[in-house]
Amino acid sequence: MTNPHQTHVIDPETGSRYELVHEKSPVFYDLYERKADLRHQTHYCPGCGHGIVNKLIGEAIYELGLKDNTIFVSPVGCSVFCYYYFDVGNIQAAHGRASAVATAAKRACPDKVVIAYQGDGDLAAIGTAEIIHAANRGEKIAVFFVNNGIYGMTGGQMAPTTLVGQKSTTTPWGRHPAGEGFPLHMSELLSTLEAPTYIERVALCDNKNIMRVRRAIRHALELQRDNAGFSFVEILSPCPTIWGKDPVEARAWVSDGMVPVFPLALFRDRKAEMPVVPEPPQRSVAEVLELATNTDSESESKKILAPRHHSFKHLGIKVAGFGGQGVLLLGQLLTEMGMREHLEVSWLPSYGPEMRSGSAHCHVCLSKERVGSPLISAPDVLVAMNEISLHKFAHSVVRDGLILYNGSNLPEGFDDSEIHVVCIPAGEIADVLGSPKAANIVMLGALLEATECLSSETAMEVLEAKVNKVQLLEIDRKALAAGRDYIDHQANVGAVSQPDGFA
Ligand SMILES: Cc1ncc(C[n+]2csc(CCOP(=O)(O)OP(=O)(O)O)c2C)c(N)n1
Ligand code: SF4
Repeated sequence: MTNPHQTHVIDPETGSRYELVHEKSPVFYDLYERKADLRHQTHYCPGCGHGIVNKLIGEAIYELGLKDNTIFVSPVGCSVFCYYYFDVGNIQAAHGRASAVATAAKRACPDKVVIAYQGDGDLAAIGTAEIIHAANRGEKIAVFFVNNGIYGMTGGQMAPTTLVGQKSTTTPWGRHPAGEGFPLHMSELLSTLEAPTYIERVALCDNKNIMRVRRAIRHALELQRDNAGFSFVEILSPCPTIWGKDPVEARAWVSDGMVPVFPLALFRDRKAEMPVVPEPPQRSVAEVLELATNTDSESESKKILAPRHHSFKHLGIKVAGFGGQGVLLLGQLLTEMGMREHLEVSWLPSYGPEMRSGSAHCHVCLSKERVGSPLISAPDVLVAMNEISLHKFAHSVVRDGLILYNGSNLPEGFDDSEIHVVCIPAGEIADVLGSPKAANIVMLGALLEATECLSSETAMEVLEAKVNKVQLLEIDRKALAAGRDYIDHQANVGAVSQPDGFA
């Protein structure tokens, strides 16, 4: 393609000046940070269709001016490294999950153009459920489905799209319908659904057809730019390496072998017919929390909604213990408190199958900026509700971070020389207050007092909204105060306990 930024170059050896008519799309990185000495080229085999499809997508993104507005979801398969090539927003999905991940990305960022790129093993085998439901919901994403009839990356096992009679490592005598069924026709299958906007099958078999692939890719992206609905482009694609053919033979086999089984067709293109669905009314966080709608309590709302100063930019908290200790609830309380204090928040739980006594932990992000990932691998603060969690997660806390441990003393042999740990006998305090279950609220009080990350007033507002029983609320109020009090008067916290970024 012509690059409008650089139409003339000087040959470094001859010094002659010549016009550049063909250039790598600026949507691709200049160098691919993959292997030290191969950074100028992709990892695809010579003659592989993925390289052509990548190139056509890159050109279309550039020509439509979508470079800074695109999120590209790479699959697992030979095209796993797309994120090394495309200089756009990138996410790498687990095997088969690209269209589900793209759904999430699009819903979180509705103004972005979101692409799911998938191979046939990825999309039509392990990811069958995800693609069918994404299509059935009419997600506003573009799915580029590169069908080479085989598992390429793993060495040539049969895919659902493998042709009858085609040999693979798992069908060495050729696919037989009696044992392995018939090839799955994904475009036809998705065409039975009501919601999709655009479905087309194209093929990388000759230059004329490559131009059709180009048009289809561009059309799918135009529909995304216009937020017009679910687009699906199936691209029949050569895999010379696994097919055991040279690039020319492989390209010919796309038309001679694949096209008769997977006819090229425009199955659906009904942008014009799409009814305009009114967007559901979006409510603000304050409205959802019923803080901003009640005019009778307007002054109260204003008080709650007044932005509060936070001395951190981003705070990652991990709460860990066993099921029944209110570990997940403590995380939820912190998250809701953060929302009420106008922070960006996330809460990510993790627990085993047991309802009681199994290990449980959650990740809480409190941030002044949008939260990129809810996963916290290096928490600023760890609330360890039991000894196992202390041992398990203490090493992951950031340098100068803080650990609040539910216990009178550290376990014997625990080395706290490089970690700041504050012991709080939260279980015992809660027992005395009349409910062992309130230990998590004692820890909440201690956390708020030691870090000043959120206010105790907000904590009480959230507790009042959540706890219906007056008696329990009273215990929680005392537990919160007791946790704060313990930090103020009994624990040796001091200024050093403040993780980086605290006042
Ligand atoms: C959960 C999981 N199961 C299996 C695999 C192994 N695996 C990696 S790629 C792949 C198949 C990829 O084939 P396809 O989607 O057709 O892409 P291609 O490599 O042909 O482009 C498989 C089975 C994996 N990585 N993860
Ligand atoms: S194995 Fe096949 S699909 Fe994978 S890079 Fe090589 S030619 Fe392409």
